[in-house]
Amino acid sequence: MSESAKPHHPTPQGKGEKTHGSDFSYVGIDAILEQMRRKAMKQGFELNIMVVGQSGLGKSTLMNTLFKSKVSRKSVQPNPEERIPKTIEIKSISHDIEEKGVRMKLTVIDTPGFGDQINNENCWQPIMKFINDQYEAYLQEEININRKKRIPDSRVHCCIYFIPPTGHCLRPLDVEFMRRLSKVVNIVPVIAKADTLTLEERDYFKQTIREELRANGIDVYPQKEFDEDAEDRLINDKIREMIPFAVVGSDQEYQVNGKRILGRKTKWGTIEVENIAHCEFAYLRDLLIRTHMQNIKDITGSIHYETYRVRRLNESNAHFKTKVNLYVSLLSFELPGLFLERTLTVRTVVERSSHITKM
Ligand SMILES: Nc1nc2c(ncn2[C@@H]2O[C@H](COP(=O)(O)OP(=O)(O)O)[C@@H](O)[C@H]2O)c(=O)[nH]1
Ligand SMILES: [Mg+2]
Repeated sequence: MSESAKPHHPTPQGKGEKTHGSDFSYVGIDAILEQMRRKAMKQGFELNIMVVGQSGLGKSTLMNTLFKSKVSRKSVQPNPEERIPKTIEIKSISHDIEEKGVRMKLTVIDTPGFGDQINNENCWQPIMKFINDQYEAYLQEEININRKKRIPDSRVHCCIYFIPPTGHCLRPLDVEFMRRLSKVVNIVPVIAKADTLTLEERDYFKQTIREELRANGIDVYPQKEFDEDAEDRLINDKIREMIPFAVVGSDQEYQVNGKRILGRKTKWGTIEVENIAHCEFAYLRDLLIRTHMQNIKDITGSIHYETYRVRRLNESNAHFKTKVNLYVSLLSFELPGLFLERTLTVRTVVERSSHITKM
């Protein structure tokens, strides 16, 4: 039996709840938090992250860094004939991670080969299709008469877009991708392999990118229009001032001052990926996991998926009504005597069934 369905017991104090002794005015509303926590612990959490960018920009390495485990396969150096792939194949890899008793199913959706071709026109299309296909799968489950208690969620919650560390400006491909995709998914842009830029180059590049995003009307995560209150705005403004995060990834551990750290060893020393004096990986991790994970999922459900759902249901209603109107006109042509009666019946059926239309 689920926690919420359990019968009410005469002694309402459960595990972890506070005793309020003779305080008769205490109702116990705060205990809902403990109930929610227990339910969430039982269900676990799901997060679907998509990584997009050219081969070799460190996508797999960064995902491994993020979860300190081999969650995404390293790219294999293709042989010369394979170097320019004809299509991009999108692969999902799921991992169950557990930390302090909290379970999480992390799915990394890798898009190898994005932007690797000579002609990269429309290379955003398969990615857009993949994202919409996941919304469609969710929608079909949702409108099913016998729908599951928990709909499997394969929707992409967040897309990390890897910008090559050129130090100059965004390429038309970057602008095109982010302009189109930011309307359907939460985009978090990052400057890949930031250790290849000097600190001045990094700052200049970050500023240029922010200006270009603004000039092209690209709204990346966290979107200003979805800030819920002044507190949200304050926190998110700080993040918006830092975007894109200049990240360095590594799945190699080193010993620095007696501590084991993830880093990249160079001739001049070790770059510690989690040290904010070295790169901004820690800010990205905090945003995705520690501070904004729930918000990222909420925006996916209530904004991006909702936009898709409304559009699809409107489309299918319009399609269904056109078919019925055609049927009505055929009837009136063939059987004028029965026209009025049939029209009324058909219209009633349309009105009753339009909300459960199968698409
Ligand atoms: N300098 C530097 N190299 C990196 C970084 N991240 C990954 N690499 C290296 O770049 C190569 C390609 O990395 P990989 O994660 O397979 O790239 P992917 O094709 O985008 O998944 C590997 O040799 C990595 O060790 C980084 O932040 N800085
Ligand atoms: Mg890879």
